[in-house]
Amino acid sequence: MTLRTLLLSVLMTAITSPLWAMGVMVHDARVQLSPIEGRPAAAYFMLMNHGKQADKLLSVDVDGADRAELHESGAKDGVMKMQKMESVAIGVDEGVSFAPGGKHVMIFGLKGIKPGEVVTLTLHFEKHGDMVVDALAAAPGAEMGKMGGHNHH
Ligand SMILES: [Cu+2]
Repeated sequence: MTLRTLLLSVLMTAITSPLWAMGVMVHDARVQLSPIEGRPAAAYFMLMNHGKQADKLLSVDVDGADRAELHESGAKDGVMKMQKMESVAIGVDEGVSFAPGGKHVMIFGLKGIKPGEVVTLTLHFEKHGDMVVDALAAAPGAEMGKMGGHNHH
């Protein structure tokens, strides 16, 4: 290792370590608005636990909404149903995906948010405390995240 790469790696460690110390990370936060006015919206994201202890997502607060619940969608006796979850466990070095057709944050009474605007989510974790995340609101029926290909030229 040359002095230059050594310095670079020391620098990189200094830059990245505060992030690792945070433990839990939230990626790709987004909110799918309801196609019908007044119906619930849903928030999706990816949780990563880089911390040294297992954690739990206990609840989520959504700015501008009446309330939000942790839900999981799944087929029961051939019928798609949503179930409320009290919390979502996330083990060390594990990722938990909140995505359409699975886990989601159901948002009730979200008002005044248009597609392209930012919705602020506060995630409450048992061990890692609160984490504030900006989620981009998407239009009803719009393809989301990495699946969306309409904007490529
Ligand atoms: Cu739901």
